[in-house]
Amino acid sequence: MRVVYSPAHLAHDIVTETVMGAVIPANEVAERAERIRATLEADGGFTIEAPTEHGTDPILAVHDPGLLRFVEEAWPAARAQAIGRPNLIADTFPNFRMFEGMSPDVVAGIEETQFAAGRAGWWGLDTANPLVAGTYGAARAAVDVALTTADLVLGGERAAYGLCRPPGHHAARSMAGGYCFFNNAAIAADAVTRATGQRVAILDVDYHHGNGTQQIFWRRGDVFYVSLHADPERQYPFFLGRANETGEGEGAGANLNIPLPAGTDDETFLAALDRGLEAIAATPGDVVVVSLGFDTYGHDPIGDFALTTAVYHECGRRVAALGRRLVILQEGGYYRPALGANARAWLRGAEGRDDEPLPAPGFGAAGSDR
Ligand code: SP5
Ligand code: ZN
Repeated sequence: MRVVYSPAHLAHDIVTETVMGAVIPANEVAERAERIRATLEADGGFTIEAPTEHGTDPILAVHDPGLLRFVEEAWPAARAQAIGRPNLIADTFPNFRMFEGMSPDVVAGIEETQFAAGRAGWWGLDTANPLVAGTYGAARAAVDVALTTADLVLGGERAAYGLCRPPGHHAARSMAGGYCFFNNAAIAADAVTRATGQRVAILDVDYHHGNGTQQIFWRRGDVFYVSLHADPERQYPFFLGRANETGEGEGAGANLNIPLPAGTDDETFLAALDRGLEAIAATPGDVVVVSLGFDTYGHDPIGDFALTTAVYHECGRRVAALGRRLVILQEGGYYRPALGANARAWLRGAEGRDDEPLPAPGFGAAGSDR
């Protein structure tokens, strides 16, 4: 399988994040993508290539220009305002309840501030989305990775994998959050519908609900969003992801949320996946964009599912059995020691290869030179 990867993600060098105000070692770190790349290289069945530059037009087809400007300017602006912090995190957010009782006209006139911390709140969802000097370049490269992966599939590949970092599915039209800045999968899906004139499905199997992807396509009938995720009643992003959110207007019925309980195991997850796949099979279209996360893994530090490496192979196999072409894009997954094996298993399943384990380093050809 062809894999698109850019080392530009390394400059999005995240060291700490906060959880309910406490500083902890970051989860969304560069090592994640490097582990996956190293394992796919060791497998021998994947070819790794660089993305091509696609410019900002495909981003602006999905996102507010102000968000793009913010992500580009935030770090230099914070510097210019002498805000000496290892990363930029907001204190206040324009919670919609702040404006309770005010008329929509008055609320619509409220504007972005030019102070760095205020801007971060204006464009941000949460306090756990660190932005650093290299974030803009990395986020742009992740979009190029997604669009290049879509190009490969539009060019005839049955499936291709984009090793996106930072991830994207929490980023909405006008909002970054959840380790995400630009919505790689939404940008790719939008580009595919424009290139083909056909409907596209997005299958989101990250542990978290892709609130950003749902928001972007809420009123669109040309992109069908299907998400399996931890019930937002107990888990981030808390306020979206319920089963009764099905889309509106042209998008009515084109949003399917499948919230799942704590402890969800292989069997429960596969049953939910089959539900999602049946719904996709019932809608027209030839391309599926997969938002692929491994935070469903049993040892994930921020998840509470119980999936095993073996089930990822079966998930890849079942998704490929749809018979559609697959633009597979990396989202979350934070248990670093198993990330490579989990990605490899999923992608081998999607390609119809077996799930034979990688030889341990030092034994056999694949490991002998590492
Ligand atoms: C792309 C992606 O997977 N983003 C996830 C963002 C989640 N951010 C909030 C994490 C909250 C972690 N709660 C920790 C509970 C530990 N038991
Ligand atoms: Zn996630």
